[in-house]
Amino acid sequence: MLHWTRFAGGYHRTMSLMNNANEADYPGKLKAVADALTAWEGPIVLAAHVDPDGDALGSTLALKRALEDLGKTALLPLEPPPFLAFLCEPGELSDPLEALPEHCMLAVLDVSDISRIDGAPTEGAAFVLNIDHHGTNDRFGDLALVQPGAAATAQIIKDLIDVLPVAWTEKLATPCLTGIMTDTGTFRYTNTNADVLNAAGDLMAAGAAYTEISDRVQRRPASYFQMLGRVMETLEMHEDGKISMAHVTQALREAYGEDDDSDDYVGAIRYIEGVELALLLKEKDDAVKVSVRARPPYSAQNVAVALGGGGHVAAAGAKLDGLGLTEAKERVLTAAQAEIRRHEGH
Ligand SMILES: [Mn+2]
Repeated sequence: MLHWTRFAGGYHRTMSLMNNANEADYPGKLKAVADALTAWEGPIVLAAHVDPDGDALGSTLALKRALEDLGKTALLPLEPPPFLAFLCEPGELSDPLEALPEHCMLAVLDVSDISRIDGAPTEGAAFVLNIDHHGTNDRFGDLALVQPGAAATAQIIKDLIDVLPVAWTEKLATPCLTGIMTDTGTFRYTNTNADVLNAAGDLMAAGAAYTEISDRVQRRPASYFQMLGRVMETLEMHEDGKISMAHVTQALREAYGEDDDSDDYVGAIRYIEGVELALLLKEKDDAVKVSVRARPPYSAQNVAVALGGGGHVAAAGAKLDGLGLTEAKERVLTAAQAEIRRHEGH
């Protein structure tokens, strides 16, 4: 199937099985979600994806706080990565739930496939709400608001809070802006558009401290930079310099501590002159995780989907189970080469 995917400055044709269409009636759908949340009398459990990123935490935390301002009982069973812990107040997040409370709504944010949710079971919800911006989202749930053209789920949450009967405060604006910033690479990725910058402006006006958030989300322990040095030694260039690839071994992760944020190393090798596709492989237990970044017209999503994963045109990922690093590297490189060559008429 051929789809035209709206991404930043234009439309790119992608060959895939994904439904990259935005909601036909976005304002109507936002209102339906706002009404469903406002009318809900039971508890609301918020959940995001495994390995939560800034958007997963930022969007769920902003919505949780908005729901509490509406007088709702909201639970967020999520463990933030260390560099985002500054967003949370003590006791604000819960431990993983073994079972959902009675008559609860499960609000799943930034999750394309419900099997990837973390911290809560999927059975036993009286109502499942699905709010997301992944083109690969399969529209699960009783009510789905899926907007692949949105740069972040937090961007959709910004629009949702605008229509909820709550006032914007710094406490809502800070996690919301963090989600938008992290999913746009602090307004550098190709998904940064006028809607993103307008939302950021509104959130700053509501009290979010942009430069402070930007400073906070980039801080890392010294071990992060020491490990980065070792990972950069694994750099390989392919396809006349259009592909950069590096890897993180299990041994290296163990040497520098499990507490790693090495996913964003891919951001560094994406800035090598001439690179169109950047690949970072991370050995983790019996699997290899791959992060893919692309410049237009190349699609990270196509590479990830070919490897059984998903994501966005500019940034995507996959998990290769049961493969060693050498085999995984070959398979990832083959998928990336196919994406490069697809645009060269091979
Ligand atoms: Mn996201």
